[in-house]
Amino acid sequence: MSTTLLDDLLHEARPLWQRMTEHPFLRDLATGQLPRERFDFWVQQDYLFVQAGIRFLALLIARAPDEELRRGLLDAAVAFRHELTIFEDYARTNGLSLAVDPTPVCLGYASYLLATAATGSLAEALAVLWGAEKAYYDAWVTVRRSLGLAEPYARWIENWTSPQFAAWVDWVGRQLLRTTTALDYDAVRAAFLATARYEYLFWDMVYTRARWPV
Ligand code: MP5
Repeated sequence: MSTTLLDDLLHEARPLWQRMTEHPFLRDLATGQLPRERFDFWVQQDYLFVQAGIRFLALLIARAPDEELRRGLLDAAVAFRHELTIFEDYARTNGLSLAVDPTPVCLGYASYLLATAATGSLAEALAVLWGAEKAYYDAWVTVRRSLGLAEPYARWIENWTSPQFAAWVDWVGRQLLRTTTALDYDAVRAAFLATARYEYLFWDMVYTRARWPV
């Protein structure tokens, strides 16, 4: 598989990526104009998503064929677990309940993660992981560029724009590269595009606070 795989994926997803990083949720967040109710809705839903992310990593750790992959994913699972405390601290300080149901988009995206880890190829699952992490890195870098480490968002901005997080995103990209064979290519491409679409949908869902209609 060519070493340009990652560039090819990003190139194909570029229009989606642009819609995502320019989403009104991120634009309003970056200009300090996001109403608190919308941010709190993201807090509640992303908290559920990160919990699903830990289960996703656990499935991948069990399937990973070598120690390098297993240890890298295990370290990430610990980092995700620490991330949950950022949500919990914010919820406690602001009297926000985290005991909510997932919206259709949150449940759909979380279920997609778990289904890919359970039944997809390892390369497909790494494409989802790389897509989700790269999307958050790029999204929060745009926020940091105009907002700096402003409260009440500082811990999240720092978390997803730190050099350590950037190194983790690169590491996942390298794992995707070394895992993907020619046979995996179509499924990897489809998984990456589906992930980019879900990332856009997630911002859109929290912006409009789209719950179950029934
Ligand atoms: C991430 C996230 C990043 N928290 N939420 C969405 C919708 N996409 C990506 O994952 P992590 O586990 O927080 O680094």
